[in-house]
Amino acid sequence: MSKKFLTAVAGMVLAVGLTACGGNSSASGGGNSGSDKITVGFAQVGAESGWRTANTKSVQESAKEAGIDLKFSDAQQKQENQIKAIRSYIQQKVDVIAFSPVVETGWDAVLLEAKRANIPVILTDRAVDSQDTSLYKTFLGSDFIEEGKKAGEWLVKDSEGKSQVNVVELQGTTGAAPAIDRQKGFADVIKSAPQIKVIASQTGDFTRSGGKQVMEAFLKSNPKIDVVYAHNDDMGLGAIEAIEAAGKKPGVDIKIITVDAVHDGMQALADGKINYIVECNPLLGPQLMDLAKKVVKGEQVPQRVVTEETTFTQEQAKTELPNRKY
Ligand code: GYE
Repeated sequence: MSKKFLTAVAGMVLAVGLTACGGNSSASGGGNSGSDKITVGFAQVGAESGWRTANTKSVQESAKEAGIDLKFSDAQQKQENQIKAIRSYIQQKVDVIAFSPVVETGWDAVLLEAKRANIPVILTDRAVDSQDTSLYKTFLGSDFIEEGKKAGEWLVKDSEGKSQVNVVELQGTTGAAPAIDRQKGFADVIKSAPQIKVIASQTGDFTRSGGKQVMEAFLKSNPKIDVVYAHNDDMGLGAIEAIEAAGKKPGVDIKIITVDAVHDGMQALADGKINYIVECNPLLGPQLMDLAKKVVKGEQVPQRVVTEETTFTQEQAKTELPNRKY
């Protein structure tokens, strides 16, 4: 709920800044108080998708460029592993903890431990659903509801004049902010077109193999599928494999909409196997390092930093593909 509130006031949060965080603005673990080098402990979700790989690379490279000492951990998409990593960063007295919460809920206890240890926390990529916004300094990442809406808007246009459009949805990780919000944004928009029906919706955990498996099951139990809405490219790419194995043409017999616009997704879009991609930018590293430096210095940072993103049609993918950075 607080996250939705944050989104709603995104435009005015600058003014709220650190005072809203309630803490000493120069709060820092002070693990490196003897040297100038900042230590950031980063608890990554995992390596589930092309997006995640690009995000990890961006974080690691920009830490190096910024002269920040990065401690990195991969939680293999398990919340308990992320909590363990955060606790270990607290013990190591890093200057800043940054993490991308695998799911939205269940973070208050560990974040309170960080706060009590005076270590500022930055959320990157995914949000937490907590009433207590003093538990983190800022949240850097995309607006996932907006992404879901963009996907829905394309489908509403594409479905004009059609009698019934059956959609199957491949959801991201259950309980993760991008899964919840991409579903919501999409559902809100397609309401305006009653001929569009989501006939099945299941998680593929943001992985290619998950998308393939769920799509195979969908194809078996649903004789008429017109559209796949996948919460990320990787699940869409898995669905393509399942559709082809069932003797159908992805992009033609069954249209596919995905989110991310990573290289393999853009290639499939240019090849005509995906019909539309909503971009989600994983290159958050430079902004994250910038925010970490500011937080350590006690400078004011906005409570919400939203990433700028676009969308791609098949024609646009052909032109854009050579310029893509991830
Ligand atoms: O869309 C998906 C990844 O949190 C925005 O996580 C991220 C999502 C991204 O696994 O590919």
